[in-house]
Amino acid sequence: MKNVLVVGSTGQIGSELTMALRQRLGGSHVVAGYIVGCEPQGELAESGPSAVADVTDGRMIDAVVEKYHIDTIYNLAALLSVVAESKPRLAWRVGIDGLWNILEVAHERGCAVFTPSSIGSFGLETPHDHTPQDTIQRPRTIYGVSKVTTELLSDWFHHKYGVDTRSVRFPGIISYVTPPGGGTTDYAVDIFYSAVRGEKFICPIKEGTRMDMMYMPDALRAAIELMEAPSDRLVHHNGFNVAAMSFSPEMICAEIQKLLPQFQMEYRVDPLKQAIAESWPDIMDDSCARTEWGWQHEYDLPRMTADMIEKLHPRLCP
Ligand code: AKB
Repeated sequence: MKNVLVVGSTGQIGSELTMALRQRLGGSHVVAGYIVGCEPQGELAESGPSAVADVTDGRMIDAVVEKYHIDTIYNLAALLSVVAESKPRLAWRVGIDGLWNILEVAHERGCAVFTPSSIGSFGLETPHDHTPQDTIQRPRTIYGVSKVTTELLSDWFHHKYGVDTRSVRFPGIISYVTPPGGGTTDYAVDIFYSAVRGEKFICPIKEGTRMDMMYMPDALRAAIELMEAPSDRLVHHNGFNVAAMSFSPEMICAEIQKLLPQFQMEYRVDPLKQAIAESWPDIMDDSCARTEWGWQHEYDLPRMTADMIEKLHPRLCP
């Protein structure tokens, strides 16, 4: 039986991934790792074990892995793109020094490791239309630099020591459960909160700016299915492009207006977010993920929009 540690289990992806893994493997087999001040609450706290697991402390990670007989680590500790630009040293300490600690423990104790990369690993020089799997990666944000390093360091541990490292390049993730904090794609979540509350949305991203996005249920499946894929089918291991939908602000606004016709949006562009958004792909080519481990998305823009509004409504307007 698998024993999994989710590092960063109270974050945007971690909170839902921990619950999805517990449903799949049984609550007692999935440890919710957290840092002091971000303790698991409610169902996350009650449905299985939790442990303080700070990536910047390798000995602490090692002790948790030993205590719970962990064989798979989902390492979700990271700062998102916008916040990382204002705290670059912390972003590096958590994203890269922390990853090093995780990979060393994984090497010593024989664990497999999933660490997400992102569309943020690309830059202005990358082909933006159907961005290939293997292409130019020269990001100018510290977030992007740390994501490229994540992919390379994970590959290095795999080739040098045989550690089973795997990762996908996540698009912007949209969910009605835990809100994101400090990302460039956050607008695609915030827009739903305004729409469902009946408020006008002030959009920080310019009309016509397309980015890849993905609904959370697909993102969770991508992480779990990649980790469960037979290794002999994998040509790549780290940095798989995974795509589901690509849209600009006016496209998601129009989709919401089909269901909430009164909804209105106005642009007030944030220069930092806009510069980051323009350096990211418009739409990725994810054919390697589809061929090597059978990746398939389930949610496109209309299906995700309908589900977000249906699920957010009782939460925001009880
Ligand atoms: C961000 O906007 O920083 C993240 C990402 C796409 O990696 N959501």
